[in-house]
Amino acid sequence: MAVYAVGDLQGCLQPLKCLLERASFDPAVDRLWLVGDLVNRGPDSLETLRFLYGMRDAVVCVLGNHDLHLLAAWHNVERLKKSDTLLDIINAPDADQLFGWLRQQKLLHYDEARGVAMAHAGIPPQWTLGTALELAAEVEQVLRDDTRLQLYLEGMYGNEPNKWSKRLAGVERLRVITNYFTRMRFCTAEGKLDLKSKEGLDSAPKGFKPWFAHKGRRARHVEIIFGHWAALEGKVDEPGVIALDTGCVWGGAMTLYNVDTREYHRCDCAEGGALRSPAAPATLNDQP
Ligand SMILES: [Mn+2]
Repeated sequence: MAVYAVGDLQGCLQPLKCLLERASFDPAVDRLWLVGDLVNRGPDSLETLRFLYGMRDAVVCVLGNHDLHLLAAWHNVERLKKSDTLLDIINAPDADQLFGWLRQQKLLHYDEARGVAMAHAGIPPQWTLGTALELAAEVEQVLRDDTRLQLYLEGMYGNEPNKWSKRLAGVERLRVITNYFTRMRFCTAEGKLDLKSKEGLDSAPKGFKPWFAHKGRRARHVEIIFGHWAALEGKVDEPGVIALDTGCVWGGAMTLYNVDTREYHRCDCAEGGALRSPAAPATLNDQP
């Protein structure tokens, strides 16, 4: 049995199939971890979800900002934007099945035996792994709760509060937890978020660093796998920090990582209808 983690799919199904073939992935015995952003922008969002649903027993998934945006669009709280490619999922005859599955997924996965965690954006420096797991579970419970989901999705969007406090309650509390796990890039050592900068390491606003670069990061003893930050191009110079978003949908590559052997596979994404330009649209809709 092998465990693989794959970077942001964003509806690019062909490169995913290329990687699974290259690794001789067998859903009967192997496991595929997904860092989130399964859908949007790429050519095959609906077919990607169906493919993953079809092998759901072999899949471990954390949700990304685009996945939450899809859930919100499904609930009509956020009108789809021109650049979104999600409408055919919402209109699909099997939409309820796919959304039912998506709502069961997590914000943070931790494999205790391997000592490896996975979140779409990362774990902020001020949280221990235990705190992060507790807070992720708060949002995960709401996602599965019919009586609370709508209010959460309505209140999910926004950049404030920009810092965690255990005194936060209600939708603000859920929003900041969601932003840490699905949208974070730069923050201060205390976890104050900057959600505007989306470029590489040298674009840090004054006083901010990438979340993983803070020396006193409290979850640093656990390996962490994340996606979301295509501008890093998979390059992070911190032990135990594995960046898997290599910008497939922008014409880069999709990356598959063997969690046990630490071996990487890449498949090119220039073919199969991936978008050509990494220009401005990359930053649109970077809300959850
Ligand atoms: Mn993302």
